[in-house]
Amino acid sequence: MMTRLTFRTAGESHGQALVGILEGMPADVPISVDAINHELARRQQGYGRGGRMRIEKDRARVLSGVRFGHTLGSPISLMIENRDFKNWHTIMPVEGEDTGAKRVTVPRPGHADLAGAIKYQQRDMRNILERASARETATRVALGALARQFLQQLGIGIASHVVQLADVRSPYSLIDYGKPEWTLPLNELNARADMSPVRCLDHEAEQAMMARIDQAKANRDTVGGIFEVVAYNVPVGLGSHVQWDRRLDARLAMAMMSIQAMKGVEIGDGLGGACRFGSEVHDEIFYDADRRQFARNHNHAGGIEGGISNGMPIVVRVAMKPIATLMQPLQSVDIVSKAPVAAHRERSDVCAVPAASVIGEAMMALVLADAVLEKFGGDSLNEIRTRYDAWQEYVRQR
Ligand code: EPS
Repeated sequence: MMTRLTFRTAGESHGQALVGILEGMPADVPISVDAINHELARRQQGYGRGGRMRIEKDRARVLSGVRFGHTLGSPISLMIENRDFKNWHTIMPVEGEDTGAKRVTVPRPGHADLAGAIKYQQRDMRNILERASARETATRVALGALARQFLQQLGIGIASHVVQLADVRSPYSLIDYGKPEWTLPLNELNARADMSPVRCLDHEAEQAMMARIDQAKANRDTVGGIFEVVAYNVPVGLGSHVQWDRRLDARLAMAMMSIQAMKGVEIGDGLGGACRFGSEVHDEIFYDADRRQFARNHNHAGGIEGGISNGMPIVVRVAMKPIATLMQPLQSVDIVSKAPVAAHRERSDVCAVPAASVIGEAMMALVLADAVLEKFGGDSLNEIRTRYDAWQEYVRQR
């Protein structure tokens, strides 16, 4: 789905390190490693994370593709060390005999354990869960931070906030952007959300969300939720209507759905639009003569029509299921003895929705950077900027 900018990740959750390669970044994009580490730190925040986050303090080591703080146009590779590996080196060595320590033979319902073990013909489900783990998302956030720094050069920004946690809803939704009741500038959204332990914009809802996490923890249970990601200052014309896999909404949906534990993606009104009349759902078109551009009073479409960005903020809402590792385990079966037993328990988080919203931002950045490169081409930032500015001028003169 990503054609101009592509990436790969590798690494096991308790292995030595996570690594990532980003290919297709143009030359001369200013890169700050601090900015990558800032995003990594944001992903590690959030009320409801487990003990692992006290062990890890993720930092990216850029290995290639950047020189004197600027991209070279060559593949960018980076690694993030797993600090926890020191506690796992006898369980996760590259060579040696398998002693069976920490072997997992009881699959967790809702996890990749069982289907993965059958598919890969493994008797130790550790060989599946190590890679299925959402630890992998640290790499995506690091690579997404590179894409984000490229987009920033063109003025495109990305932010997110949590709109629901279990049954508790925030009164704010980016669907209301453009209505008088939405007063928060989008470029201030992240600063506000980052101040909240659950990345929620509303204090009362935030407190209720934290209470739900406490309740789940006390019951040795887990909770999921919903977050919204927004991209603003996005030019008209990213994506295309001409082929199914060029549609920007489809590309974003795939990217969001690929994040571990995500179970639903909506663009703009999403599912809500299906139960209303067309007159309530479609954003009427005006011409704003002062700003010399077409305008809308609402953003029900979430910034995408016909698979093409329309210049309004792109709004994607993503639902995360509760984490599958429960401290009060569900019923399962030992795959060797076939006896009914309680599912495998592994130290885990009670809630990772705030972290997931940061991962959603990274995926949005990667998809949009790819779409920008598809539309404007070019090998260097300068070349892209020239074409980008010419395009913006063309759009204004229509
Ligand atoms: C995860 C289980 C937990 C989480 C982990 C994702 O790890 P552990 O099994 O080591 O306690 O902390 O998330 C991270 C390590 C991370 O960096 O986000 C899982 O099974 O998905």
